[in-house]
Amino acid sequence: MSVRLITTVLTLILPASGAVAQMETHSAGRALAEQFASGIDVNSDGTITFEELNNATDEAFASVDTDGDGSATFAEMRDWKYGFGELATFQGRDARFTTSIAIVFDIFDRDNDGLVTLEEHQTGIVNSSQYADTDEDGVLTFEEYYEGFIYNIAMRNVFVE
Ligand SMILES: [Ca+2]
Ligand SMILES: [Ca+2]
Ligand SMILES: [Ca+2]
Repeated sequence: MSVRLITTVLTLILPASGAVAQMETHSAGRALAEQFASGIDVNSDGTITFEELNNATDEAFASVDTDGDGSATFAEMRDWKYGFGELATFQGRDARFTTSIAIVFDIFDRDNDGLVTLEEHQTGIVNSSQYADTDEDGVLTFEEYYEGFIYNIAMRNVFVE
């Protein structure tokens, strides 16, 4: 997933305050998810392989781990500047956003030490990929990704009433 692409998406969406306010919240979240999906689908064949998703989330994890110590703290995950945090702030949903990220963080932090290592993150992503692949064909359609990928579930809890 190209961090530059995500930044571009946020830049395109966030300044258009009137447009965002008029959109259904659901549509705004879905549009963001579609942009994430097209960034993950590097060969643009319309499906997301587990490998594409793992590569994208490894890259994302590196940008979450802002101090580069190999683990993500809760604050690093919450404050990830390429994620949905700015949209949540813009829509006055900071509390819901923080709660949802905390739930995701706890799911990933299997040993409960308050840090999500790259390995813990990868394990969580693999589990999430298998959960999302409802027809079990080894790849994710956009709908499977949107409905079942852990971060999208979490963000729906933030943005969908
Ligand atoms: Ca870190
Ligand atoms: Ca841990
Ligand atoms: Ca599938």
